[in-house]
Amino acid sequence: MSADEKILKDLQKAVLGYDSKAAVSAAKAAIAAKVDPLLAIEKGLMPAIEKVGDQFEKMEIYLPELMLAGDAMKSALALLLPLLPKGSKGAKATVVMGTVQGDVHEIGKNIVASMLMAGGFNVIDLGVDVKTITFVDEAERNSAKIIGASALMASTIGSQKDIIDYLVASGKRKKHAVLVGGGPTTKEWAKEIGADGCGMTAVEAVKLANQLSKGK
Ligand code: B12
Repeated sequence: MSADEKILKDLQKAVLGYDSKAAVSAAKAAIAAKVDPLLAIEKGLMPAIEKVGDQFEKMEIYLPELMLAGDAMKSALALLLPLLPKGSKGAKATVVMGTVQGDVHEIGKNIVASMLMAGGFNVIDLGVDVKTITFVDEAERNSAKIIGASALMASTIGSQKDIIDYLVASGKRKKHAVLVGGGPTTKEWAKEIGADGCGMTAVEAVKLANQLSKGK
């Protein structure tokens, strides 16, 4: 196993072992060894958190473990995300981004926000559990070309539709493109609710935002 492979394995082990300290050490090792931060996130941390989600679904683990795994992932991301290259601020469009009402999952939203910043977008992160009206008000206030709405649960993706319905009802639909994403979101769902795009990964989110900022 190469040194980089060992670091990726250590990142995985830390999340699977619910160990924030080990996650920080592995992230520091990745940085010291100049491992691409995006690679560390996508090939180290993400497979581990997906596995944790599967274990939770099968009731092999419970909420406390889920929370500790989430904390471990966040601890490593706190070191890795700031290292993604920064694009020139405001060079492209402004994106207001958040996790929808009733949903506190923020890890994917944070990765997408950081990747958009790295891709040269001005990103306004509204946080989690964001009300429909706040997405729209903040998009208006910041003249945001794009609204990015993350939802991780079957019970909360309906709020992505609410954002679009609210934009339509208030006559603002043409002013803001809407990108949706997160676990249960699919291309079919995005089409059904009239979204302008659905990204399954952060890389895809940036690609779509680039197209939308060019008016495609
Ligand atoms: C970590 C985690 C938590 C942590 C969150 C920590 C945090 N600060 O974010 C905690 C412990 C808080 C948590 C709580 C709960 N969770 Co939870 N959680 C997860 C877990 C394991 C990982 C989510 C994650 O971070 N994934 C990693 C990131 C990188 O992936 P991602 O979010 O999908 O994001 C990527 C793409 O989707 C995309 N993307 C994301 N957002 C956007 C937005 C746009 C605009 C675009 C274009 C793209 C995009 O790009 C990202 C990067 O590639 C998932 C399992 C899973 N497989 O998703 C369950 C999961 C989402 N949770 C689940 C549940 C049930 C809960 C709870 C209800 C549990 C409970 N009984 O209390 C609570 C809900 C609390 C609430 N009200 O929100 C279920 C949801 C089931 C469903 N389909 O409805 C899941 C699927 C687990 C399962 N298999 O059962 N959870």
